[in-house]
Amino acid sequence: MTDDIDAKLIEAGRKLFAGDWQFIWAAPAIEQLPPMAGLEIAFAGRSNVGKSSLINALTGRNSLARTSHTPGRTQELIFFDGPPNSGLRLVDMPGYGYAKAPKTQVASWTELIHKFLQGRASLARVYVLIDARHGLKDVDLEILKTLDRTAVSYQIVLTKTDQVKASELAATIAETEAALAKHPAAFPHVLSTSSRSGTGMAELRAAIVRLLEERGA
Ligand SMILES: Nc1nc2c(ncn2[C@@H]2O[C@H](COP(=O)(O)OP(=O)(O)O)[C@@H](O)[C@H]2O)c(=O)[nH]1
Ligand SMILES: [Mg+2]
Repeated sequence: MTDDIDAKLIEAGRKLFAGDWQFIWAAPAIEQLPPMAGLEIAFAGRSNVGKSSLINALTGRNSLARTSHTPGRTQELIFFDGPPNSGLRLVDMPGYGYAKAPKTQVASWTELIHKFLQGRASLARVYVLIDARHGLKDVDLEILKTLDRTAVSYQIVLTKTDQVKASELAATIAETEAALAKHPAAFPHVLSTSSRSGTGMAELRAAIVRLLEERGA
């Protein structure tokens, strides 16, 4: 891809996410999803990895998605509609791997997450968020396995990169990309982001615009 096309995608991404984004729906169970409309992009990851913060950073809004210092807060699938005619929705998913929650609750959130990922025709991409300080864990690999069984494209996004040294980040990227070799359905490259510093936001917005263009939305 030439720099020219890159610059165009970056600008289109900036415009798309500078538009009006609105909360539209919260689904506590798989039977309560909103009617499908346009394409959906979901953000999955462990509790506290930075899903809601990433949605806020992408849209340039401080409190579109509710962030929390307490893990395990978002137990619903939260849907946000993009600007009118954008044909795009973002989905903030419940966090997985929250060890302190009661087992039955964990089981029901896990089921909700896996069912949504496997059964939603309008779901066009899943970004699986991984804390740059921790790297891939077993619970993350479970999600990758589920995604391998779907037709949904997915990519790993490292979060909180402001918290690690450049050398540490490079090692985590290399380890994560090596692990992805076992998951051919995944994008082979990982994106590095920080919602705090804004690192990677322009690239992520551009990647989303490219997806919309590919799907003819
Ligand atoms: N340093 C730093 N902290 C972050 C970043 N993104 C999120 N956090 C913090 O991580 C915690 C959990 O974030 P949240 O977005 O609620 O995570 P979620 O549970 O995955 O939705 C909050 O205290 C955020 O302020 C980041 O890029 N850098
Ligand atoms: Mg959240």
